[in-house]
Amino acid sequence: MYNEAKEKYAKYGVNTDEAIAKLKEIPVALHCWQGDDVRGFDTDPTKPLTGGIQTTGNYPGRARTPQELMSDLDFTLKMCPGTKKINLHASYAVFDEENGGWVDRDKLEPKHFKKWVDFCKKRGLGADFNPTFFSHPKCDPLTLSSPNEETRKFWIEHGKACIRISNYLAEELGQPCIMNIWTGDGYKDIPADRLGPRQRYKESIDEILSEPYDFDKVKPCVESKVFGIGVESYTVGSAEFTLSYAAENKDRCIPLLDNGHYHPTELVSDKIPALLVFFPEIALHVTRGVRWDSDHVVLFDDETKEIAKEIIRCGGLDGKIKIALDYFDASINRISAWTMGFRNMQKALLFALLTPNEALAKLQNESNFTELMAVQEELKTLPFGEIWDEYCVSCGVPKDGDWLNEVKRYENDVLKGRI
Ligand code: RNT
Ligand code: ZN
Repeated sequence: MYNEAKEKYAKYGVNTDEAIAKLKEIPVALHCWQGDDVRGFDTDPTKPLTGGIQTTGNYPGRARTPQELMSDLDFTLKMCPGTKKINLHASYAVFDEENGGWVDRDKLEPKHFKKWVDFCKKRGLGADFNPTFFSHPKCDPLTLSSPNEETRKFWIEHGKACIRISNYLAEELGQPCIMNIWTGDGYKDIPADRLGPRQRYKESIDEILSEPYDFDKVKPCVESKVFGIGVESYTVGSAEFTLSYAAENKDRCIPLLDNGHYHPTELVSDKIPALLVFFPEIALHVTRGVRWDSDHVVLFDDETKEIAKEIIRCGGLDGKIKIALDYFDASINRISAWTMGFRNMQKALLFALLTPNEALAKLQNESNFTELMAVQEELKTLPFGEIWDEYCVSCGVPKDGDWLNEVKRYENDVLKGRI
């Protein structure tokens, strides 16, 4: 069946073996926070999330400890094909007797992530990292943009600690660590001063990035947002703010686009090539917004496919586009949420690699829009599933139709016991 499918693609000038081989080289970061509803292990688990971020649903089986999260991740990774990185948040520090127990976020050290390094090393994974500027008593409610100097200082120290931790992750795992700065700083209602918080935010990021690091190893990013739950009227780190910051600091920082963080008719697929005219590198949070930044599980849908196409067309194969997933659904089995989102991102990338991009661009440049439309439509019904199956098998992971039963078994054997 694969060989028949391969021939059909060959008629359009596409080599399916090459597409499969290339996909195996593209790293995609799997976010640890799907497994425990973004709670982390450093604050009171009974307190709600704050800072413009929210999970909904109470499906049983949430990971409650680092051990549970690691075992769930381990199980998930076995169903995810391709090159994987783990995306960690500072709130996932592991405190134990060996490393002296709990410390607050401004005092975090590489040793608090040793267990994660061991986890990654054992599985040959890279790691990305995020300071956690939300769901913490020191959000007043602002963090890096707070008018309170003590608060702001605390969060700057946290950011610097995270640069050191990112550097540790990069060195230990032998691959660059993307360190993303996102804060939910903003106001529920109409503010009286929109400029002050932004000036302070800029100064705070400047101070964080004054911590020494090698930009080839640690890649700080700045992520923007339109609004968050409870911060509907004003967001300090707006699109204009973060993009301008990244543009002014190209030698030490890169812009990060989360496709849930724009107005519903804006498309990140279109923003990727716009930014790449000006930035040598960009980073992505791939998610699915339903009417707003709802962080639904990534599907194999039109915009995910279009994002993947732009990644491939614009040089994603040479590493200049850093791909990470960012969603959290607590209303369905979390392992399947993780698995489906990751597999769908892989499907979208494979679909993009199976597109004769150069031939299509030629038709566009010749203004042959009739043939362009016809071919683009025909590509949609080629036997993609056969190529996907082949890819899964060659990566040693289950094919579609085979993984869900394994998740159900894990749910019965492991997750049910957590209630
Ligand atoms: C929130 C941002 C941010 C977070 C993660 C947990 O709206 O997208 O990236 O989702 O850092
Ligand atoms: Zn994000």
